[in-house]
Amino acid sequence: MTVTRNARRRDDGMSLVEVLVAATLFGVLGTLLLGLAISTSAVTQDTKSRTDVTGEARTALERMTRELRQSAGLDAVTLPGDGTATSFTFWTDFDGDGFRDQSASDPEVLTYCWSTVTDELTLNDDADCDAARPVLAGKVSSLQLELDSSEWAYDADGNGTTTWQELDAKAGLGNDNHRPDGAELLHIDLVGVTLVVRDGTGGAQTFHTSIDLRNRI
Ligand SMILES: [Ca+2]
Ligand SMILES: [Ca+2]
Ligand SMILES: [Ca+2]
Repeated sequence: MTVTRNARRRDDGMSLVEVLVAATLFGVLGTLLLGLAISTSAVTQDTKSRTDVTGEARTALERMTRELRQSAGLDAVTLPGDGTATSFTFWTDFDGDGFRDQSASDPEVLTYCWSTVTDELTLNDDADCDAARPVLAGKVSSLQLELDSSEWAYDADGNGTTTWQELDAKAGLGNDNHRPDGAELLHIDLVGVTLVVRDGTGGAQTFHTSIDLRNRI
């Protein structure tokens, strides 16, 4: 009986003012915690999207580097100005049988395309960049190709680098059409790729790779 009476006395002791103060304190504390949770979540989302975008680009470039390094050389190149895509096609004899295997499961002739319309980098199993193919990286705002040759004899301006433009302009070798194509591609054994990716926060990240086409035929 004593316990019941004491409990009632404690209940009676909670005044309206105390209830209001407690409610206000809980309210303020709750708002602060909610605000903190929301801002933490926004920061996490922001960091995550930035990491996703740059991680994709890095993975795509690593894959491109690996495949190009083993490739037999470039088949075709499309540079900006020829359309809405920059692309390059090459054959890599993955199974080492000397044949160009183009089975759907493991194609050996690959085309990397960067579209200025979608800003996506895709991997295609033919030279048609219009096909719906897996997207390797999004938010790619620029893809630049450097196509050079280690054949110093064609270094017309003697600056130590033989560019595809010098091959193109070389009488008896190039076709002087201001495109890297035809027999000129047989002399290209150094490929540089520079990707610029928007990271979603108004910034941009640049990725670069230089590949020596060791297995060039
Ligand atoms: Ca093969
Ligand atoms: Ca040069
Ligand atoms: Ca040409």
